Amino acid sequence: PEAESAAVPVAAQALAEQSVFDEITQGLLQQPATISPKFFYDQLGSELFESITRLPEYYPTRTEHAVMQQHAAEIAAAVGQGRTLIELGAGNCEKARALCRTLAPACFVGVDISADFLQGAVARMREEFPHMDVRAVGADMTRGVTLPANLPRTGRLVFYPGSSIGNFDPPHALMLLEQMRELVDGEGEPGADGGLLIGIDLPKEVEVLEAAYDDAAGVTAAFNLNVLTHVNRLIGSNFDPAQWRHLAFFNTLHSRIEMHLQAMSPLQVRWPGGGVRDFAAGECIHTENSYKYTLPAFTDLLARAGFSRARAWTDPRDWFAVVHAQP
Ligand code: AVI
Repeated sequence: PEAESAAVPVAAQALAEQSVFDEITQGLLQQPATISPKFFYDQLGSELFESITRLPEYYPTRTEHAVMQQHAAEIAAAVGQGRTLIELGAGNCEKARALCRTLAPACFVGVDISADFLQGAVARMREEFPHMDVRAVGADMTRGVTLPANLPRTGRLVFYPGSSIGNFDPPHALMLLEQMRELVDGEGEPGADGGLLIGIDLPKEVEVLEAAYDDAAGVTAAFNLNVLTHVNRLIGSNFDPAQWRHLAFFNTLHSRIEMHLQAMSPLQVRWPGGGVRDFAAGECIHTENSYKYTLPAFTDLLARAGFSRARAWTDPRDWFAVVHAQP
C-alpha cells in the first residue's frame, strides 16, 4: 500500500514535468519565440526579483507600499477585519505581513509558484503571528488555484499586490479575475461575499517606465537572463546566457512594457528529444509583458469579471493604484 500511495504523486510529478516541457518547447518553436514570465521564478529568480523591488528605478513596490500606508485606515475599514487573507504570488510575504498587522486575519494562505521560496517566507509569518493559522500553497496560478479544503468560505480577502495582474494579456487577466471572484464568492449566503485587494501600475512617462525595467545596476537584465538557466534546468536545453542581451521598452499601442532576450550572434539552441531552434543575430525571445492600466480600463475589466463595486487609492503622482473590489 505504501508503494501504491507513493505511485500517485510520482505519476503526477511526471505529468507536471511533461506539461512544463511541452509548454516551454512550444513557446521556443513559436515565431517569435516566447518563454512565459512564470519561469523567471526559480530560487535565484525570486531573489533577483526581491532585489529589483529595492532598486531606485523600480517605483512600483515602494509606491504601492506608500499608498497602503497612507490609506491604511480607509483600506482596513473597506475590507473589514478578522478575515481569511489569501495572497496570490506571495513570494517573500512582505506585503501581506504589513497587511496582517492592520487586519489581524484569523487565517493567512500564501500561494506562489516558487514553493520552496514560499516555505521560508511562511515560516517567518508563523513566527511573527503565532496565533494566526498560516498555510502555504505551491501553485501555478495560470493553471487554477486549489485552496485547502477546510478554508472558511465567508469573508475571504484575496490580495494580489505588486501589479502582477499586468503580467497577463487582458483576456488572460480577465480569466484570472473571474477565478478570484469565484474564490471570494460567498455562494449566495447573505454577507458571505469577500473581496479583492489588488495593485495596479498606472501609465506614466515612458522614461520612468523604461528605467524601471532596465536599471543602471543591471539587476533586471540578470533577472531576465536567468530565465535561460532555469529553462536549461527544466527542459535540458543548452542556452548560453552570455550570448543573449536584455531588452526592455514601452509599447505605447498596447500600453505595456515588453521584455525580450536578444541573440547577439546567430545561434542554435537544442533540447532533448531532437528539439532545435535557430536564432538569427538580433532575433528575440519575448519573455514578459507588464501592462499599465488606466483606472477606468481596469475598473471595466473588474466589472467584466463580476466585480461590480470598486474603490481605488493612489499616490500623489498617480503612478500606482490599490483597488478594493467586491462582487
Ligand atoms: C512581478 N511583476 C509585477 C513585475 C513587473 O513589474 O511586471 C516583474 C518584473 N519584471 C521586470 N521587473 C519586474
